[in-house]
Amino acid sequence: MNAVTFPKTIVNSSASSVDEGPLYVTRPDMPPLEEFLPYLERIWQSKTLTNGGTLHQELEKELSAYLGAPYLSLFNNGTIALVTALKALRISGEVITTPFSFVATAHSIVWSDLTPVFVDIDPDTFNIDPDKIEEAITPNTSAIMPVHCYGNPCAVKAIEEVAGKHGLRVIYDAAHTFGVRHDGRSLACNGDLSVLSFHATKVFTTFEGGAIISRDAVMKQRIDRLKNFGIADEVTVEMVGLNGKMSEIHAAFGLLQLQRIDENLRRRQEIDRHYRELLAEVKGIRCSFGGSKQGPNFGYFPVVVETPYRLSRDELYAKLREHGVIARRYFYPVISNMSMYRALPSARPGNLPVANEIAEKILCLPIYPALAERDQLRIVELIRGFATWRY
Ligand code: T4K
Repeated sequence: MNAVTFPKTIVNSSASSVDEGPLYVTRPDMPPLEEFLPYLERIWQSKTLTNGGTLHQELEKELSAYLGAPYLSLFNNGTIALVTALKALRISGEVITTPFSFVATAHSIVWSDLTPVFVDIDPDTFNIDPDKIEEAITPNTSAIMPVHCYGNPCAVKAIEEVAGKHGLRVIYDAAHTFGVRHDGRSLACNGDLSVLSFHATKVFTTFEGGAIISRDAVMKQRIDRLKNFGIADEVTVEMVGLNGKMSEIHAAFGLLQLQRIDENLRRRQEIDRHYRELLAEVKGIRCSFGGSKQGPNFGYFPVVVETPYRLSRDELYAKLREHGVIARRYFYPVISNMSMYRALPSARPGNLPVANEIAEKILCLPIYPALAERDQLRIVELIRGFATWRY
């Protein structure tokens, strides 16, 4: 590629970014440290560090109320929660899932000695295409694990219908859905089970963490035991569980985060709206759907980079990086192209044309509550500037 000349505004603004450090795809919302200290004092006084202490109990209760999900079990991360969900429902054989997700989705299936069967995604929602699920069902299929990618709701009704018809369980990987509302309730209340992630990169975080939302008290108790080695009481271990417990310090951070979540969602919404307005005129940069129409969480800002934009997605990604903007290609490569999945019959690119195409074009731009307006403007200015480059 020949040398290029940047418009002056881009050169100037990029210089300021280098001084101030990179702009990442996301940053966790950090409450003032002083507000965390009283929680630490409580932990020091109680000397209860984990195993369902009072902070854990408080967070579970508050999250249940916030999400309208009475049967919620906290976890140490979303991946262990996914594995536990598969175990809790005694899933066997094959699990239908999407290739367009973070790798933990398929890994949780394989860690459970199950086989993932990939089904292509819908070109508008980037979620599993409900019309293609039925043809992937075999006598060995026992569950569907769809992902509400970027917090955008899956076709929950259609999925429920096909699952009901074939007697399949549905476990939603709801890692991206904290705070998303759909059909008058939390999106994470769908399926037999829904699994949330509270990782540092998520809209609501406990440093590391996650949760499973169940439909009834019996299932919640089973899950609570599974995440604590299967222990029922001091002398009874009733199943092969693992250690999925959230510690008190993680729960404390969650309690603090929860106090700020509504303000954070509001700020994310502003950033989302601003991007859409500012990028509307840039040809070949397609802002994808706005998430749930009834209550998105603006956790990600994915754009599809396509003709007539002058740069390929990878060129744009690299150019932004040069200017200190660390956008991310979530989810490239698709899981089905990874070495450990490639040999599966369902992983053939020909079986998954939409997922493969979107993965080549997708780019997630920075979005987080503390993203300053001038930084957002600079990101857009860079994208606009690259579009008018002369080679
Ligand atoms: N299912 C789905 C659909 C998921 O997206 C995920 C996780 C899971 C399941 C599994 O849930 P967990 O077991 O993680 O609870 C990140 C996260 O590690 C991962 O949790 C997340 N999905 C995935 C989408 O993104 P990376 O490899 O992109 O993370 P990393 O370290 O590059 O972070 C991205 C940016 O975030 C950094 O450039 C800066 C910022 N960041 C990150 C961390 C870790 C911070 O500012 N502070 C931090 O502490 O995977």
